[in-house]
Amino acid sequence: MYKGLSITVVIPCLNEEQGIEQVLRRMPEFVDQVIVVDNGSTDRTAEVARSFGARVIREDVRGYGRSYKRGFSEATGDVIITLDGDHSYPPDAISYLLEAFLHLDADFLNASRFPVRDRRAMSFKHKFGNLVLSIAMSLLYFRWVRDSQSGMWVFRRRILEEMNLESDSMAFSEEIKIEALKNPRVRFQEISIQYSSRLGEIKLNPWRDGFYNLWFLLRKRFARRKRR
Ligand SMILES: Nc1nc2c(ncn2[C@@H]2O[C@H](COP(=O)(O)OP(=O)(O)OP(=O)(O)O)[C@@H](O)[C@H]2O)c(=O)[nH]1
Ligand SMILES: [Mg+2]
Repeated sequence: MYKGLSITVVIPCLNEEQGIEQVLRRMPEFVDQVIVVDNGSTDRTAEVARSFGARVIREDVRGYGRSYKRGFSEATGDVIITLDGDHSYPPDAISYLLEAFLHLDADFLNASRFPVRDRRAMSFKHKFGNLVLSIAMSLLYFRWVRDSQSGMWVFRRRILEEMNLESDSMAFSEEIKIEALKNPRVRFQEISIQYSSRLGEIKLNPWRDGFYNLWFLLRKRFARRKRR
């Protein structure tokens, strides 16, 4: 519990046995529920996560977005916090993010990785791709978002009911922000955190995921609304 709010942390993992250990070691005590969504890891990810008291959910269909949707459906906290299992986002920042979340009276708080202080954490190519995607999203939705691809968010669980989350892939990260910022009943805020280099193997394919995410943004913005 944090100031009267129950807290769930959701972490998608695909072969992150090294990273998940470091993330869970640093998990603050006040977190009530930790959910690790495993997508068929072939290493010891699930075992390590369980040994640190996390609840491990096995999702059979691959994908970053798919894992999050599954994890959210099992979350019980008033507030959900997300991060990667590769120890690139700081678990130590959770209390600082929660303070900011309450202070700013936010419903959705995005943790921006910029400016990146650790030189090894992100290549120039990644920084450039991130900037292009963030500018595209900001222009399409008339709201400046510095890090449209950040994987660390703090939000009230109840806002999920009003979201239309379709992506099963890496584009999920931008989709959840779009769903938050275009909803007038959701207060969207963004603050910076420190980002560091990941442990373990990279899962992202920068060119494929970068172009796909750009296409996804355009499609989501201009697709005809489905009739209900
Ligand atoms: N369950 C599940 N997790 C995934 C999948 N793809 C990626 N992940 C996890 O989602 C998180 C983000 O993936 P990363 O490979 O770190 O992607 P990224 O943060 O954009 O790229 P890096 O800069 O290399 O860290 C990590 O914890 C991955 O293990 C997937 O298909 N299923
Ligand atoms: Mg990562």
